[in-house]
Amino acid sequence: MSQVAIPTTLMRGGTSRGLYVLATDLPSDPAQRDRVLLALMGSPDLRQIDGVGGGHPLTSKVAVLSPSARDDIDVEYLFLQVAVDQPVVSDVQNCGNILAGVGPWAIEHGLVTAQQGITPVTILMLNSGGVAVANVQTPEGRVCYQGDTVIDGVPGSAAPVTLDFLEVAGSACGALLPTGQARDTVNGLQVTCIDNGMPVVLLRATDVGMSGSESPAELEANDTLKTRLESIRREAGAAMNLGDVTDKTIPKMCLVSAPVAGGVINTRTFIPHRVHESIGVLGAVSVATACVLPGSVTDGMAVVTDPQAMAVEHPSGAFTIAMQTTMSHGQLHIHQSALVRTARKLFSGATYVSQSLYA
Ligand code: NQM
Repeated sequence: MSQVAIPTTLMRGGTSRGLYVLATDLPSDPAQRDRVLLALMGSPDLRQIDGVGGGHPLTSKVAVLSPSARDDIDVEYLFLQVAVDQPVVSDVQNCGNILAGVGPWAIEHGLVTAQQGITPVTILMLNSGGVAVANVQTPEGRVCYQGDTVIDGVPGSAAPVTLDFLEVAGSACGALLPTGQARDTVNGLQVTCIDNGMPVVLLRATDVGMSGSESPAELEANDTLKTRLESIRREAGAAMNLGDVTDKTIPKMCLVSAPVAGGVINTRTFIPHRVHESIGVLGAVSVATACVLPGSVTDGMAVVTDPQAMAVEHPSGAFTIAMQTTMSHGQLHIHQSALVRTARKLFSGATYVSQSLYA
């Protein structure tokens, strides 16, 4: 049986890696498309040995891209998480890391005309309907991947891609505070359920017997903790309008503790079963938002000196977010969240799957 060649670009976006594909290069039927993506990545298999996935949720990601019919949008981006060990492809969540590669990809594929210097690319995130503007370095009218910007969790440096999130509150849950309050009690524990681009349940690490500075490997080895967090996640997920989240990758579970390296807060995030080596982009935006929200579980713990430079600490360093917010009538209003990522094109060509998937 022969193979089908699918034009793809393998890119690192922030602290994640994935395939970037033009929507029309994939089957239009979502079930068939998902079978093709599972085969491309090599799932289900812990090593993804028969595909190009990296054996971890952070390296088993796909960006499906298309031009937009809307005048105010340059490119439409559907994020798909390909499970590593299960035959599952999910569109329930956004991914701000993979988003970092969308602007460069769109320019290189002719969806946006490069300007001299910096090219803004307006991206519609189809998973949630949110909009982001990526500012891509284009000296001499071409995408430049090289630069001096360092992001924690990625070796070396690269050109910066700044991301401005314009409309992301309530991305999956319909409201910034889906339960209607800044703090809830779930299974006897105080939590904050928040969705500013990514649904996250924050709880104090000390409430579950942790310091909050454990390594991802230590936390992943703690079965008692994982079982407890999963039961809170299911309760909280239902309360956040997400229904039965047993098989969903949202909400994420974030253990928070006092900052240890001069940042705003220290975090360890379950995404939701593996522990993130750093923190997701929109996950960090949601955590930073909780840190400026009166009454959240971070109250009395978060150290916010400048909302324009909020360093969210994570296992491999910190992630800095600039937030513009105001309070009126006791309500938090978010005007903008901005941050810097880097991205790099790693490989461009074709990835092959069996012709039988198209039968
Ligand atoms: O929160 C991992 C990642 C992510 C998602 C995850 C992300 C985000 O680091 O916007 O980037 O939480 O599943 O790629």
